[in-house]
Amino acid sequence: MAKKNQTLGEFIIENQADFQYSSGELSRLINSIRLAAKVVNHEVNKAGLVDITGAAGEVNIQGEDQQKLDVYANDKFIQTLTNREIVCGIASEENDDFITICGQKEDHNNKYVVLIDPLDGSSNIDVNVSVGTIFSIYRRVTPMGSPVTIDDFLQEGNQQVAAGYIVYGTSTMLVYTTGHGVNGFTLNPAIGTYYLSHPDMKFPEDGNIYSINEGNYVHFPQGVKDYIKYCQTEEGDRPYTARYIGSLVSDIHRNMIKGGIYIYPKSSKASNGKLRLLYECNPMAFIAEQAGGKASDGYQRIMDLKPTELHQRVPFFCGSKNMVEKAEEFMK
Ligand code: P6P
Repeated sequence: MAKKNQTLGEFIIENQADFQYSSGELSRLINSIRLAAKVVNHEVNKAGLVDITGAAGEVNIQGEDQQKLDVYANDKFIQTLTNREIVCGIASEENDDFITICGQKEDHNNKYVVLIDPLDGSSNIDVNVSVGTIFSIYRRVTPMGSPVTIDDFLQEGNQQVAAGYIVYGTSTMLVYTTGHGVNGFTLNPAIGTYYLSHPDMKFPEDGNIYSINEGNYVHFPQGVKDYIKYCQTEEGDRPYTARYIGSLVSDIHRNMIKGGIYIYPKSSKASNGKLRLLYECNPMAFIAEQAGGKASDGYQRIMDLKPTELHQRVPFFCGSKNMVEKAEEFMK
């Protein structure tokens, strides 16, 4: 049972059994993510002071200006994950193709693949708004001893062995699941230690916050327009409150604590929406479901979708179970 103020290290050791079939490798993998997060947090917190924000001049596969902090965070997570003999492959939002890691013995015998959005919401960095890192972990499916293939990354979200996010906000938190509930750890930057501040996090079944970019209203499908009007209609506990930060991790983290729904739907401008299935929607869906919430594309469970491409986008409805189900009613 999680005890408040336990350190992340103590928690991982006490819950080692949670990491099925893992001989401590998954624990070490979570530990390496926590280390990289501390390093990135240090840079994010001083971004305004040091000229590492603003566009790096390059453009990533998403066609978005690559912020220098994006590049820095990507490099740090890849470097930290590569050095630990646990990961055999990494896919990142910032890299067109996946990265093969054959291990120090050059034997391709590492067990896990990691998919990561190293700094989601990075356009918020220059305006001092919270950003986040999102990660998703699978066991490889191709034979040990051979290089990873795309099949190791195109697994359904229901095969994830762990997933989580780091939110670099008013405080820095690491929130993750290994399929046994969701726990949140807050970093004490003075001593570089994460403490269990939010044990056994639960998505309230109901909520009154809806998070969607209403600036795209005219481009939304009719069902989404109708649901937004439903949220704004005076009846019972409505109208709901509109809260949209433009940073997926921050919006979902707030909604998980207070109750709410986050929607990034398809539109006439984006036929599959904007968010990526593999390293944004699947990990956030795993967290949401493990906390008692729900995540779909408006019709199907996100974690049952069969991926076809590394950077594919899907519509995303995620949050309090009853709110997601009500929104899905409008999508029929
Ligand atoms: P829009 C950030 O770029 C992001 O991927 C999510 O973090 C965020 O929720 C969304 O896109 C914001 O997109 O189109 O509303 O600015």
